Amino acid sequence: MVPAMDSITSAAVLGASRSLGSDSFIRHDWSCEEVRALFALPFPELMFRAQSIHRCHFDPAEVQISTLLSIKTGGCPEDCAYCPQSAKYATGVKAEKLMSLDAVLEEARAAKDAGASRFCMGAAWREPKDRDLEQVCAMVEGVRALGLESCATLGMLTETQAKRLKRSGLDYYNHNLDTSPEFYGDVITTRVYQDRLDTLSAVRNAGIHVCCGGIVGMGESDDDRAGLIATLASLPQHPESVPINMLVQVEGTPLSGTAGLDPLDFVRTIAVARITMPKSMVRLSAGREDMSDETQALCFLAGANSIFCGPKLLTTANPGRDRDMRLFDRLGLKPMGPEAG
Ligand code: SAM
Ligand code: DTB
Ligand code: SF4
Repeated sequence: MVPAMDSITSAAVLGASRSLGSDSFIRHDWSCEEVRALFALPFPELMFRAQSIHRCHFDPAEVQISTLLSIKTGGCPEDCAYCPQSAKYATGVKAEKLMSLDAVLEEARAAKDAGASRFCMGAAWREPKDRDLEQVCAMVEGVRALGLESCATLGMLTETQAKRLKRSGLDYYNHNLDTSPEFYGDVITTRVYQDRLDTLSAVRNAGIHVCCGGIVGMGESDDDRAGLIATLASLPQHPESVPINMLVQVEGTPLSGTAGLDPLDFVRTIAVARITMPKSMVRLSAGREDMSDETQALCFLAGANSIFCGPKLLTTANPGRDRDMRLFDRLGLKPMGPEAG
């Protein structure tokens, strides 16, 4: 009886997978209401849908590994209420100058040796000055020469700056929408949502892959989480990478002390991102240091297929390589090659 039941179940799943995997399932017109309805599904149904879609486009045992380096730390003029690098908050993060080319390439080499396929460089800027951009372009060239994919996150860009980065060979640009349009003003007052959307379209127009996601656990409502995903999934082209960050609470920032989010609501956010953006890499991003292995496992089951590896994110802690590799072993996961999206 049991084998027969199993084969019926797998046939049904495989049948569904074939049609689910077609590009006609990829939509760019998600309403907030539809996304809210996904969030409200019973957990087993939500996970089943997310896994079915994940398997149409990816090997569920493969996880892409990126490494993050803060090339310019602290002293940022913006007031993002979550960020330890804002000059407006006393968080203990010291403002530093832009790192030298040699120092960045040394870190990139170490990341490559540790198995990373992508190297992401972050700067605590509202927007880069043209002189600094030239330095970053040299770093991008060096990172690519090592055989790594390059990613940068430098704040707002003009169309001209995005084209310059493209000429240097930049593969990905990270620029997050962070939350819903409605909640944005509660978190950041020094820029508006449309500024983010404008940079995203400059990056897209320059032909650079887009990495765009958000943060949950900032005291937003269920509707705000749905609003963030609906906005991302309704962009004219889905971001190739969608980082979902759990707020890392840093003392001194206005969001320190915010009531913690139920980890299952974080898993739901990953699952809904996977369902609405089937071909995107969904990155289980910040917040893993304080997350149990079991919650991370649920995130992978919900369709997350990328992480940042290494003991530090930009300024806060991340699980060390050993803990991650133990988790990969326990779950039978393996690192994905550099050709992934
Ligand atoms: N300054 C640039 C910008 O804001 O676009 C690039 C660097 S910024 C630190 C990159 C992203 O890190 C932010 O958009 C935000 O989503 C995420 N981030 C920053 N602080 C965080 C925190 N405490 N917890 C989770 N994510 C955070
Ligand atoms: C993203 O979405 N998360 C990363 C990366 N893009 C640049 C940054 C997380 C930063 C967490 C806080 C810190 O370490 O300073
Ligand atoms: Fe500056 Fe980026 Fe931090 Fe905002 S998130 S304060 S723009 S470094």
